[in-house]
Amino acid sequence: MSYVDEIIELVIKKNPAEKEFHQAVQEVLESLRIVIEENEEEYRKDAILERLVEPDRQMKFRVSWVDDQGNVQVNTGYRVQFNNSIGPYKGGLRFRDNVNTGIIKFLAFEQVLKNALTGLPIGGGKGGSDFDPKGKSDREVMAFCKSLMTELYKYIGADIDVPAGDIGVGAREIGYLYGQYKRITDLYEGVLTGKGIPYGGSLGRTEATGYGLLYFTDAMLKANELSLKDKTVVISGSGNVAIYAAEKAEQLGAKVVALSDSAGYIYDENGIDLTVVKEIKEVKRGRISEYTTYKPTAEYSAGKGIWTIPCDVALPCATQNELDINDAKALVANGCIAVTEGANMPTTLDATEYFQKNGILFAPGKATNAGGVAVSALEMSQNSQRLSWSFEEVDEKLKKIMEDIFMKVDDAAKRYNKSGDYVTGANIAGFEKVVAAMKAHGV
Ligand code: NDP
Ligand code: 2IT
Repeated sequence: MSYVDEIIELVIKKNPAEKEFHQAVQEVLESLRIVIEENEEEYRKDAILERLVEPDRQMKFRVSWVDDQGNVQVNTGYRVQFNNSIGPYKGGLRFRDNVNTGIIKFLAFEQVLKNALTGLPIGGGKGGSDFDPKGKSDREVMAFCKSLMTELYKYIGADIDVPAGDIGVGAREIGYLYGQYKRITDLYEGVLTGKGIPYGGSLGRTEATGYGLLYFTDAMLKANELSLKDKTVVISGSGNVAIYAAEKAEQLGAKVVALSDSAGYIYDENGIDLTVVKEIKEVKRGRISEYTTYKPTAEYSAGKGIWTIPCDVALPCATQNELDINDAKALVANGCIAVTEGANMPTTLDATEYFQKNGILFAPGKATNAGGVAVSALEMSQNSQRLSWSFEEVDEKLKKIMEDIFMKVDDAAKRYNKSGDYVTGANIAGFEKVVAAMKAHGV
């Protein structure tokens, strides 16, 4: 059996219940096949793939807290420190009811390669909890965050492991977590990113993932002699990534006609009014269905189905496996030309293959959504220097980083005669850097 197939089997055998982790490993290793086969015996002897797919360590712990009725609630906390070959572990915390070991591990694994692509000195990790802030009061969210950090603080530090936000974790949660870390350790250090501006946050971090996605998409389209100008764009989700992806898409001359949340989606043929969306989502913490009370000509539909809306460019920005083979068929049939992922692994493996076979420009999240973690790394730099940079300075660096990522991905694909296969390009470019560092450190 080939070394790659052996490792895919091993991962499934060792981690039987972790289906999202299997999926992420399979996608990456399938892309790496051409690299590994060039020198299979050496990779096997050094056990490079075994070392790549086994986290350095993983923590799982109980988080007890008291709700507004005085009842004790119990959740599970996670932190997976996957690989710190090129820098301190770095990656977000996700608070969502479906969080489990497999989801945190797939995210941490992807993060290792993503962070390598940024060109900045950050390793990969991820954490979170099966706690969902939706419907909880601020006091309950605070109680939960303080309890989580009372355990998590043992494992993290500005030069050890630096968590940030992800689904369900925004500025409010980061603030409570930071307050508790500071209280326990007495350290005023850059241990979290995505912090508020008054206490060490970076201008531009809120916008970074969405803006970065569009800088990448723009670079990819230009390299293929296309542009975003006057294109119709559909974006799933209506959280941090989706909102700022929509904002930059509009700034680049496209029209965004749809957004969603886990309950349904809105279609506004006049172009989504982002002032309204920000009011609903960032101020009121409401549902996307409320959009039609502000904009009665827009339509709301419950359930999935956003990918049946005709568009030129589709940007999945909600969650893993939200775009399946049927969605891919609908997008292709409606004339879509490009799909770039704002979320982590939103496209299923068969849907990705379908896009590639049908000539769609497709780029994976580990390349396209790396702007968030890249600006997190810039936040770490500012914290270390005890300085803050202007929004323009950060945004300019972000744009350059995303254009560089596109070039690295494009170049790696071309080197292996896979021109235009940005999935393979991203996996190879990330792998090359991480493996070079791992080898340099010895066993
Ligand atoms: P938010 O919590 O701000 O928003 C998440 C959005 O996705 C919400 O609209 C939410 O709807 C929707 N959503 C979440 N889970 C599901 C689901 N199971 N089915 C359908 N819709 C769902 O998160 P972010 O915008 O920060 O994250 C979105 C994606 O981007 C994630 O995959 C994350 O890993 C990735 N990402 C985030 C980065 C960041 O900097 N924040 C950086 C790189 C990647 P509802 O309100 O109904 O829950
Ligand atoms: O998936 C991701 O890259 C993030 N959620 C951002 C991580 C970070 O450390 O900023």
